[in-house]
Order: sequence, then structure tokens, then C-alpha cells
Amino acid sequence: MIIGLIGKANVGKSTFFNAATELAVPAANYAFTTIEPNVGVAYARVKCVCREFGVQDNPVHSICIDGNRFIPVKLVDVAGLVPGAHAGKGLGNKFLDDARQADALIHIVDASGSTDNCGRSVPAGTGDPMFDIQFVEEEFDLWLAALVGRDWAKNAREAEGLGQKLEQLLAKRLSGLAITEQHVSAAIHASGLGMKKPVSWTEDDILTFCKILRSRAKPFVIAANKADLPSADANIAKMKLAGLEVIPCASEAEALLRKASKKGVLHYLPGDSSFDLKPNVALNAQQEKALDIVRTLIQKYGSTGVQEAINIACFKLLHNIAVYPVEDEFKLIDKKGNILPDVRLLSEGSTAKDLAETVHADLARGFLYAVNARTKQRIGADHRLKSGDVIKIVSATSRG
Ligand SMILES: Nc1nc2c(ncn2[C@@H]2O[C@H](COP(=O)(O)OP(=O)(O)O)[C@@H](O)[C@H]2O)c(=O)[nH]1
Ligand SMILES: [Mg+2]
Repeated sequence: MIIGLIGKANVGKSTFFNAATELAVPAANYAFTTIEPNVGVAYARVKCVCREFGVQDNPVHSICIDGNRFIPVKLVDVAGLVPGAHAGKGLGNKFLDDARQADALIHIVDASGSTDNCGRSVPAGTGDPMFDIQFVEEEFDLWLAALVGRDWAKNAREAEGLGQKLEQLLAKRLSGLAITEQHVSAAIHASGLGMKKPVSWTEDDILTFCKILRSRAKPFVIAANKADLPSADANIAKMKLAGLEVIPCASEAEALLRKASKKGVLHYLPGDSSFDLKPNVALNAQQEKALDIVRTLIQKYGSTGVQEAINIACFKLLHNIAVYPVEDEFKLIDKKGNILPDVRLLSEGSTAKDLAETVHADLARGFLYAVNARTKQRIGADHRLKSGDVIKIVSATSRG
């Protein structure tokens, strides 16, 4: 699963990225840690099941702090977007190359209005984040439509000649975009274009289809960044009034809190609505003032919004659940004795066998049954899992 940060230049994408990928207690290496500077590990936060089970866990690939599980997810800081990007303006192509891999997007806007349409600095309150929201979505749709629409008539005729279905034609054009068959089918259905022969699709039809597809396959959440600046209030109110779901966000404040927490100055967990200064910490007047501002801000909004945006992308947009696989349903351990070693993000509706598949293909192949560690009841391959389930899988082909 990949979350992409998109938005105009200078709205705070890199600040958000740096804050979100910094954790006081870094976990072990991940398969997806790469050397690309704009790709990093962020964390979804869930309440860990350790306290309910009364155990002191020692996770391997995720992190548990004070009963909160931080689950690694891949985060990509996508190149800044300018109007006209779909036609190759600015870093248009780089933007779209980065964005194509994302399963969900956090659209960062400058809620304080201190950037103009092209991302240049302007006096706070003069830039219009509503424009950003519109143009970024439009660019995305136009880019997708250009991709789908290239030589459409010719390809549609060929596909018709070969007796191919519309789904096949589209799947070919959309390969490499992290768009599933289900997304395509649902978008065909919702657009009503399934009734029309592909050869007679107009440019407008293609754009209509792409808009629907984009909203399903690349869902957005809007992070209204720079919410710490006074001019942000009016813009956030305006966005909410327009019916948009926006998360007030202060990336710089989050960066400050994570750094201070890493240095041992204060106790703060990403997503918290407050922080505590550690005893015997001496702050200068400037530091104290900065922390006062942050404290007021997170009280006002409930958090800095950075963790919330990631969680919304993970759970609300992508409909994931968090499931803990174990090898011993009584001790909740793996073979090495690690307690609650692992947690997997699975799509809602995933079954016990799907979980086995994510652990190891062999485990799934020889699947016999699973055990719910909470109830100690046996469950079958098709049993749908719930978030927070702790599951032992029994397989004829389990190793060792
Ligand atoms: N006041 C305020 N400024 C911010 C915040 N986040 C980023 N900035 C500033 O906005 C400018 C652009 O930030 P950057 O992360 O480089 O933006 P990007 O071009 O979208 O990656 C920098 O001067 C940041 O310090 C925030 O939450 N509040
Ligand atoms: Mg940047």
C-alpha cells in the first residue's frame, strides 16, 4: 500500500513528509525502504491489542508505544504540481510518474493562502486553496484522460475486431497505475458508458469515465496545512462550507514535536492532542514560546493533523483493517517467542485465508483452519476478519 502526498509547490509537502517519516523509535528494516529520497516510511496508528490481552508485546516490524501500534506504510512525496502539468508543464511528468503508484493521496493545500496558483510566496490570506483543490483534481483527470484517450478510436476498433471486452481494452491502457479491475468495472458501471460501444466514446465520455475512475481508484483526503497561521481559519471554514472533508494540519508543528520528542525534551506520540514536557528540561524563552503556540494549536484542532491524515488515508479511504497473526493462540507469540510480533493491514472483507496468504504462500496453500485467539474458536478459510483480530493459522504446509 502506498500513500502519495500531492499538491502545489510550497504548500508544505516535504515538511509533512519529513515529519511523518520521523519516529522517536525507528523500527527494523522494511522491505520497502528504498534509496529514493522522496520515498519513506510513515506509520498508521491503531490502539494495540496488547493491553486488552494484558501482555507486554515486542513487535518486530511495527512499533508499540504506550499501547499504540504504529504500522509502517509507504509514503511518497510527489513532485509539486502546477496548472498545465498534464500537458507536461513544470514537473508534470515527474509528478504523474510518482502519483501513478499511489493507492490513496493526501492532497496538501496551503490553508493560510500564502502561495499563489503557481506556488510562489504571496502575503498570507491572498492565495486561494479552493482553487488548488479544483486544479489538482482537474490535472489528474486530464492526465488520466490523455492516457486513456491516446489513439482511442483506433485501439477500440482493433479491440472490437478481436472480440475484446471494454474492460480488457481499459486494463491495457491503465496498467502500471495501481488501478484494480474492480475499480474499472465499478467506474464503467457508474458512468453508464457500458451501454455504449467503445468505438463511439467521445472525448467527453473518456473524461467522464476518468473522473469517476480517479475518484475511486485514487481517493483523496485534503490536508489544510499551515493551519497555525491566522489567515487559515477563514479558508478552512470556506472549504468545510463547500462540503469538503478537510483536516486542519500543521506539518511544521508536527515536525517540531517529533524532533523534541526524539531528543527527549517532551513526551508526545504522533496524533496526540497534547504533550508533556519531561521534568528538568530547561527551555529558552523562544523554545517555550514555540511550544506554547503548538500546544494551543493542537488543543484547538485536536492534533496537528499529520497522523490523522495518514490514518484517514489508510482506514477510511482504503478500508483497511489491522490483524495480528500469531503462531501460538495462548501465548500470542511467534516461533521466536516474540509477543504479538506482527500486525497486517488487510482490506476490509479479507478472510483468514487472505491473512495466511500475506504471511506466506505455503501457509495459505495448506490452510486447514485458523483460531481466533480472543475466543479460542476455530474459524474457516472464508471467515471474514475484523480489525483487532489476533489469529493463529494452522496449515498442513506450515514450515517447521
Ligand atoms: N506556518 C507554516 N509553514 C509551513 C508549514 N509547513 C510548511 N511550511 C513552510 O512552507 C514552506 C514550503 O514548505 P515545503 O515543505 O518545502 O513545501 P513543498 O514545496 O510543498 O514540499 C516552507 O517555508 C515551510 O517552512 C506549516 O505547517 N505552517
Ligand atoms: Mg517539496
